[in-house]
Amino acid sequence: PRRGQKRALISLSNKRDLAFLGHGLQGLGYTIVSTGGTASALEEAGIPVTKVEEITHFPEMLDGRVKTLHPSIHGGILARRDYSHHMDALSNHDIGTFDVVVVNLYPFYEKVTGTISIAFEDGVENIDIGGPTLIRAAAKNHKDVLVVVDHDDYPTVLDFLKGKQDNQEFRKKLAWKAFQHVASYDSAVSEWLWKQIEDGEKFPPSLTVPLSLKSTLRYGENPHQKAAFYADKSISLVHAGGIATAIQHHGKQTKLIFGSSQCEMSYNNFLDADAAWNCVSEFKSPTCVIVKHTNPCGVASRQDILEAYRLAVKADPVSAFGGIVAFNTTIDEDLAKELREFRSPIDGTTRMFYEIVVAPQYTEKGLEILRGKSKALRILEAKKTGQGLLSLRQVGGGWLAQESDDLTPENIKFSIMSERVPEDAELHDAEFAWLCVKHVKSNAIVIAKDNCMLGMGSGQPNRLESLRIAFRKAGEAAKGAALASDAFFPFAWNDAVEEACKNGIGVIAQPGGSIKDGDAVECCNKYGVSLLFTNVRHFRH
Ligand code: 93A
Repeated sequence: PRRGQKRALISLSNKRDLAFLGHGLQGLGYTIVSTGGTASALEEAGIPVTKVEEITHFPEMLDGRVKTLHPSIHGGILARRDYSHHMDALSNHDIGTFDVVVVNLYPFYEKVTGTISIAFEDGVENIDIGGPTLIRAAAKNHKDVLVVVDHDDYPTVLDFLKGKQDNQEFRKKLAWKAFQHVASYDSAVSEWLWKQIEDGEKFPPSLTVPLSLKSTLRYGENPHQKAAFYADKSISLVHAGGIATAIQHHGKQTKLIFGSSQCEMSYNNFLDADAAWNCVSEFKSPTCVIVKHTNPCGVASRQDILEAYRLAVKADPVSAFGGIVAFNTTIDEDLAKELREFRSPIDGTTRMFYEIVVAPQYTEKGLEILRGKSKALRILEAKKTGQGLLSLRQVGGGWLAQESDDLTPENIKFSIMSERVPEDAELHDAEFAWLCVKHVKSNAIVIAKDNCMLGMGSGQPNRLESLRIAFRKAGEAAKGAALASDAFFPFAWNDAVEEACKNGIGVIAQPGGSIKDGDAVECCNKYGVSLLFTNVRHFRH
């Protein structure tokens, strides 16, 4: 190879925009070196190309497992241009340098997450070895070698090469992106392999979470905290739906590091939308859930979704203002109009204001009307969050992992503990309250009747206080309603159970399991209240 000859190595599984890149590099005077398939594609596009074999003097071996793994390739990438002994070694072995390395990897991720399941052998064959090696080598020597792993970067890279000025920061950015790319590729491989081990434990799972930075957020929980949003590319999440994968139809725009996206949600928006969406998704009949600060403050199910919406607002109009509204039904013209027009029950004149609307679907007209409600309204179209997912939370210096709380109403069997047997309608109210309470932060109390949440108390350090808040919100409507508690009552007499009975509750649903369970039963019997044990707890810390 001639000294001073500019050379680019291109090896791509995904050949998108290859001709654009090839023509660009050719025009800039680069000699292009490529692996088999990439070389053929370049030739077809009329771009002159040197095959890797012509440089290695070795055929591609072992069905392509060994193509570029050769000193003539890696020497040309890794040699330090500022070390004369490196450059001497290259010329002694007649090895030329590479200035640009463009690689994308075998589509391992796409293959193992595709809708058609593939054999174990095929999965293994799709693990790219030579590609990551090229990428890592080029990224290590980024000072002199440009490494490109994303076709979106081709135009920027060509512009950079056209320019006279070097820019080490640009090279570093590409190197960072390259290592991130390879790291997330390897995480996907390890996650997949873990699942293939038949005698392996199902829990704990392999935890090398492949995160890719999706956008910077305006700020975190508070304006003085910087924040960002990362997409989790874990194999188990591909078909999982959930709020992180929602389509945003309307809202504010923010900038990205590379390329642009439509992410305009704030940090708190993500948390609240997640809570609202997960809650509403659990209901079978048409339901509206309104969330404020991650807690549902209004929940109502009705065949007429407009009525469900109005009831959800009325449950707590003060909290609902500025909240997140979620539906499990399509938002059509009528519902959109109601969302736009409905006035706060507090003064009857102020139009309700929301941060976010989430639904599984919108009609075109529905979307158009909502877009007109306010510039800032974030309109999300989401797919139901999958089951059996891992939930992760950070503590100082570590992470906690647990399975998500996937228990559905079908998994719950009420045991009747009291002398009084609840009527069917009361049982139904208890089920509704029980479903709501799962989504309220502990200590959680929900009072509900006729498919409508009447009051809730959340996040108090004692259950009695949560109960008092719930009763205060429910008011007179609490009479004959159902009360659900996310965990057992530690005391009954002169405490939460007796207070609920005195307030005229009709039925209480709680997990049971306290040493004072007997007191709770006696107390309910004294007041003629039905008591149900669920034998399941729904703590949410
Ligand atoms: O089989 S490999 O692990 N061994 C290699 O030496 C090698 N070199 C490049 N895979 C290798 N590649 C990969 O081939 C690249 O990462 C790229 O995805 C693909 C391009 O092959 P082709 O040009 O034949 O389509």
